[in-house]
Amino acid sequence: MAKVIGGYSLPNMPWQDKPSDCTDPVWRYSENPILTRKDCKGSNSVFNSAVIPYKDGYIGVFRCDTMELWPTLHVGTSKDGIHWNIKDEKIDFIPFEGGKVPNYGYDPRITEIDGRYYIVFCTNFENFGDTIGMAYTDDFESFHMMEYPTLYYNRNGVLFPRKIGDNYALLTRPGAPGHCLLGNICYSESPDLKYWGKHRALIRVTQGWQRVKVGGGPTPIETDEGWLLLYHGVTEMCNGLIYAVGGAILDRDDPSKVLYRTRDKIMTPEALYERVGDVGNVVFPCATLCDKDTGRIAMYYGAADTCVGVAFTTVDELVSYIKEHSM
Ligand code: M1P
Repeated sequence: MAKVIGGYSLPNMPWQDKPSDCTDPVWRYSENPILTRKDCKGSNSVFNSAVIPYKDGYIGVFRCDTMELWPTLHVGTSKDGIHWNIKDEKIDFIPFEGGKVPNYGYDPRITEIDGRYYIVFCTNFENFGDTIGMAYTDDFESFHMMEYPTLYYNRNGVLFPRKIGDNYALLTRPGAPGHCLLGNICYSESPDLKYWGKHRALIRVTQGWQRVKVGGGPTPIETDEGWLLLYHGVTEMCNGLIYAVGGAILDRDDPSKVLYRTRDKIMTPEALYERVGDVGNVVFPCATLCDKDTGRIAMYYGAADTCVGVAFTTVDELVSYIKEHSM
């Protein structure tokens, strides 16, 4: 049994047992999708979104594209992790000194470090191109932008939930303009969340379902086997791109070392709401809730760039699958 290190006790987290006929390492919530555009007033869609335990329930930062099709981030709260109240107003980030107000934000991840919450998302680097934005909040009311961790072009920023040695650790996916170009997951460290360096190549594109690009997913889960990382991998078929989910186990003391990395995908677009939408054939995880006592995981993912789904698994299921289906 893999043991979760740190993390949260979540006895009331959303959960359904694995169906007896399921042979995959993850299984979908029977009432998916849990969120559609009807849950976010005036929105075209709600999808790639992040959630985290907060007070006596859960809180999240949700990607809701406007009817103009402008990606904005909204706070949502929930008692049970399934039914959410999403605020109508978007988050208005407070710029850092000398910085500009970000005019859009998408694909958020949330990481708690020492009681402070960090939102890492994709935003606009002063009208030059997309890059990683980072903000902190202590109350989910005011959000303070921090210095950009990266220059443009970059997406899929994921902050580790503790320092590695003396440094904070971040995954990013440097790339190029547009959506269809190559991109590999890289690792960087910082002593202060302001100056980033010690850059390392981590997970590169390879064959099959992850041959076009890869991008970090939810905040990694620390286990005694290593950091459990979910990521998305993209391939191109005659009809366009397909986004699937893979996993890796990174060294606990030095996450720039990949111990295992899936050859076979963990989850692929299959349900109608994943196959059909504004961008069909996309499953895109941005968050997990993980109960440290049982190892149960609820994974939150955007489906077809249109709605939000939840899928269940456990730390043991994922660690075994990743090891047994590793390259
Ligand atoms: O349309 C699918 C996805 O395309 C992009 O993903 P990536 O960051 O891997 O390039 C993003 O625009 C993402 O929001 C979207 O779901």
